[in-house]
Amino acid sequence: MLNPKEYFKQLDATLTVMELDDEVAATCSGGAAPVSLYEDINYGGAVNNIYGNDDNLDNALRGSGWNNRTSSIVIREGTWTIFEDSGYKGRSKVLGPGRYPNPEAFGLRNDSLTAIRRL
Ligand SMILES: [Ca+2]
Ligand SMILES: [Ca+2]
Repeated sequence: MLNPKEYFKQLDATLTVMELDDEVAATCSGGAAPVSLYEDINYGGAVNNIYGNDDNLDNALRGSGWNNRTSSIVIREGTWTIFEDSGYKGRSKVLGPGRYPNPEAFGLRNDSLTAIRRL
């Protein structure tokens, strides 16, 4: 049986661990998206954050209007293949983590990106 002082010492330690867990969870899930697509070169204009595979960036269920629009890309995590056509077809490039300020940097024609898939 713990005396009250010991009990609160243990409780305090438990709460500290729980707070750390929350911070780790926030870093993993609420942090920056693994991929951000930008409407304009040099990371300008509207942003479309990508969290998983998308075979058609114009798909209304996942936020429409991103077919043939991307002009710069930031990849923070993972290796991704980007495609010019829906269904993971057409010209493609494999990109690792990095910053791609313009179409020349990521290797597809400007405003051609339609699908993206993580390796
Ligand atoms: Ca554009
Ligand atoms: Ca396209």
